Amino acid sequence: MRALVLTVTCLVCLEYFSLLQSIDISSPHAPPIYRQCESRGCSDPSTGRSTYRRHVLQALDIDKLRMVTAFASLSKNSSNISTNNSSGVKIEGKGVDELPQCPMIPPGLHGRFPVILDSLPSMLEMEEGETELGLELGGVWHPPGCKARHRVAIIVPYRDREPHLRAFLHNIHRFLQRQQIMYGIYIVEQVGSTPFNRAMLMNVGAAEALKQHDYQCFIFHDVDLLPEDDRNLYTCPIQPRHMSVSIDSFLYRLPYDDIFGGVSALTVDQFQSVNGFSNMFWGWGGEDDDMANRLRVKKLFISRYPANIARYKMLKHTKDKANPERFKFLYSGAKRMTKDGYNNLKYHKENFVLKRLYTWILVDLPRLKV
Ligand code: NGS
Repeated sequence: MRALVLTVTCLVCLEYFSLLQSIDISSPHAPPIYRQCESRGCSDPSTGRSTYRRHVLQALDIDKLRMVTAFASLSKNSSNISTNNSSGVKIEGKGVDELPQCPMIPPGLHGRFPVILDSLPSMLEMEEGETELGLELGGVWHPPGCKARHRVAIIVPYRDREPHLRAFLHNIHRFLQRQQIMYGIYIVEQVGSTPFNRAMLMNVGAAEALKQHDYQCFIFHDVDLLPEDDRNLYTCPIQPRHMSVSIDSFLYRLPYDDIFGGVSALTVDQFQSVNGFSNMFWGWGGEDDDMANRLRVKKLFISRYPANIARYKMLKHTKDKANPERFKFLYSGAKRMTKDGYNNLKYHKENFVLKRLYTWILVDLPRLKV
């Protein structure tokens, strides 16, 4: 009889906890508990529920994770990487270590918010109005009053999209500051008219960001994607995180399971373990799929926030010319992975400016042979 009573009590408790976990987080009253998908099955944007198998509080305490600071020094010392550094920026704000840690769940989140696209100020006006954002030079920010749990470099590959850049900057700073992370914005611009090499620019951004600050992770961010919900936390991921799960121009549906383009987050450690991105993808397409393959080789998996939170607006633009060689490089990618990437990166730094709203890195990219 006692055993029966005990069993029934256990079952009631289990049911209670599973009910707690399945609270609909699209409700504005729901607690900010985030669900992470495992392997396949995250792509049900209509409900955002049934395919999620595990629930975790995504805001991990990154200090408890092993972070390879040696990697930062690797990027500083590597003879392959341009050393034309204009550093000298302080690594942590004065007294930041004495502050209490910021709360795990940022208290000032709005949830879904209106992305501002109309009547955008000019770049000059934006820079002049910067004081209200409280940025350090180079578009770097520390939350006032508490020590950030995450130090995140936002790396934006860029060329010739000034209106998009203005929209991005106008929205992203306020969004990130509500999340109480320490961050810096790195706009990595390719000179010339050779095909755009998004992946190589992201490698450059990673190398240059680590020369400036002791970041724990990178968020690689297309300039034309603007987040719509600030519960989409730009924190350091436990597993590589694909952030741009649902995009308006794709009718808020994930195009395919392994997509890793648009906006994606990797810790410095994860980035190092896959040797960064391939440098071989010139022109549109394939470089993000190559990274997804690298992650698979290293037994990392792609995590995602639910589709009703990881939402983005895509700014309109004409599509770049697709790279006809992308499938060739994609199929042979795994074989090249150890010698094509961060460890053979070369570039010529044409300019480096700590602007008020971002760090601008202008680079000429050479064709590398592997
Ligand atoms: C795939 C591309 C990816 C790209 C994705 C979405 O086909 O690089 O489409 O592109 N892969 C190949 O071409 C091999 S999007 O519609 O967002 O421009 O990210």
